[in-house]
Amino acid sequence: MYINNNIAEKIKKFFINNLDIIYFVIILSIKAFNFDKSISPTYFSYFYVSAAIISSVAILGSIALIFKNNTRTRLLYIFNIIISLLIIVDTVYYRYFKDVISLGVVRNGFLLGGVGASVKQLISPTDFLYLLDVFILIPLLRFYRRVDKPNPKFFKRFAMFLVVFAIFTSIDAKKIYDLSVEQPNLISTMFNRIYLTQHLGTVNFHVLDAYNVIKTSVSNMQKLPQERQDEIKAYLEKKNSSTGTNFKGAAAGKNLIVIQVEALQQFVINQKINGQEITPNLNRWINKSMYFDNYFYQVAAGNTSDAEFLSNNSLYPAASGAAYYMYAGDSYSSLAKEMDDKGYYTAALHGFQEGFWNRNVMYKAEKFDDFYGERTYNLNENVGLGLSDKSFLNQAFDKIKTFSQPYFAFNITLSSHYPYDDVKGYAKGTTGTFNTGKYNNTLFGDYLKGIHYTDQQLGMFLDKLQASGMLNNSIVMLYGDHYAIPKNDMPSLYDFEGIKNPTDLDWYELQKVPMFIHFPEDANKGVNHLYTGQIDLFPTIANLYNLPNTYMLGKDMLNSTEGDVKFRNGSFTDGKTFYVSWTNTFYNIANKKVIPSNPDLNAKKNTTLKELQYSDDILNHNLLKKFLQEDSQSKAGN
Ligand code: GP9
Ligand code: MN
Repeated sequence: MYINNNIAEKIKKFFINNLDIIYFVIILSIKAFNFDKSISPTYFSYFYVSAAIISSVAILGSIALIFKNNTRTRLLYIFNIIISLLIIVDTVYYRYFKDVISLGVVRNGFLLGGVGASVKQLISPTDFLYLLDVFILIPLLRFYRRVDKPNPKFFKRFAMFLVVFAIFTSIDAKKIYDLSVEQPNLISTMFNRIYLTQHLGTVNFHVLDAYNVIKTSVSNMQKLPQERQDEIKAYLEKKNSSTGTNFKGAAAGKNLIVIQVEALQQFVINQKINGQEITPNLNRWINKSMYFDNYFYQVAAGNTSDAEFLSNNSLYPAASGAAYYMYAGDSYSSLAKEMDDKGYYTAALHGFQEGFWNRNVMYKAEKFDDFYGERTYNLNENVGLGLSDKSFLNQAFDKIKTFSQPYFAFNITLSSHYPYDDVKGYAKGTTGTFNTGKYNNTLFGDYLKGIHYTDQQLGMFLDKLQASGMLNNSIVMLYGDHYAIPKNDMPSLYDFEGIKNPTDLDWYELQKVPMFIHFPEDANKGVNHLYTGQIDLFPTIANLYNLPNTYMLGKDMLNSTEGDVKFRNGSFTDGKTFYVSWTNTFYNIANKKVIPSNPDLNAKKNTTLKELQYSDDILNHNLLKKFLQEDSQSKAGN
């Protein structure tokens, strides 16, 4: 009896002595749970998120354990206020953007431009319930401070902190690791902030976000030596000093409509399955256009966003992570900026969550006048990930029609997104039945259906542009963003292509995406076989529209005679030879044989690495900001 009493007494004491921290972990976990639930409209599993949420809160709370009683209680109280406020901000931001706020958003001042004006309407009085306990606690805290508690020595306090910190950090790290396995690149690129928050909780999200931002800023703090900056500037100037006159200014004053198509790969073009054309509409439009049939995607971890980044800035994607996330604070001499400076109205259109791939932040940095994201469409039909291409393209057409001319409209489609399993959705949009024969019910077969659907929507969109007369005064450029068939499913594609013993060269040659330029009245149609890539889009447009072209790492496809495509991993091709970096092997493209290296090829290999490093330096040290400033100063001086 005495022993029992003793234990009960001890438990009671422990409880009283640690009431502040116990309360902190419970109340903040409840708040974080509640927020997570509010941003997970379709599903929410307490079980799944509890470990991550509770441990992230406990890790924070453990910091307070280092301090003496009263300081500790006060610190926990302050943490409570800060996190509650953060959750309120997240709640309000989510109401508007269906996203959580990141440091990048704050840094780029998007709050002021975007939500600022309507913040009053967005806040609901119930949001302040998150702060309710903070007020109730005030008198209780006074009382608690007076309770007699032991004051352990620093070592004991520190040991307690270490134990609690270590336990919960391991649980949390395991959860973060599990997510990183399930969704590779999610944590470094933050392509889907909402998904990350749903699975790890808001505290974890904000800590990871802050970690990423601080890590990049610290590594960029060192100044790049002046000689290195001069070297890069000189390289860019030399690279862009070509005097080619083909098509120079040929499109000046005309509208520019760019369409980046989700997972559109080259191998479906002019191909049939079971006697049916896979992309009859694109095939038809390609015949009326200037078609590049050796155009490669050059994306890295940033996938769609890298395709946008390459095409709009003519720089390489980030060495790790996604440039759209890591470098959204940089200045750019982007396509939209240069079009803007020429008096164009510039807009990006995409029927998906504004915050996905950090577009809402990056489009500001790229100087688009407007971004028509998910909120601006009637979400009346869903296929795959979100708004169907059919509905998106119809609504995009209506928007573009009203744009003040001349304009640059950058459109990004969505429906043909991995894993291409919304076969019912695709069937809804297409006429007749599209049978993929032996590939039915495989990822490859589903992709063919998905891309067949998107092809039909693109066909209708382009035909409508034509019928409305808009194409008389517009250039259309269309290209695919990246691969559709992951390595695991390549056997189906090799089979489709009749490739027996595939080599790395075969794989690479299947990483092409179609790219065409349509001129008014179907002018300049034909096929161009030059080896090119997404980084070349902007220089080509710069030539067509007479835009400044000083800060580009790509080439003008209309004035180049040499093939040249460099990939983020150091592989490259000049159209005759393909270098595969991961095996350090050169292939002769014509006979598919492995060939030995020679001084010329080695020089190209080095140039590839040099250019990638220059691109990284530009991004890491925000060099374009400086270069552009220098340019405008020297202009003003003249
Ligand atoms: C969604 C999207 C998809 O907005 O563009 O990106 P992805 O997953 O293809 O990189
Ligand atoms: Mn994509």
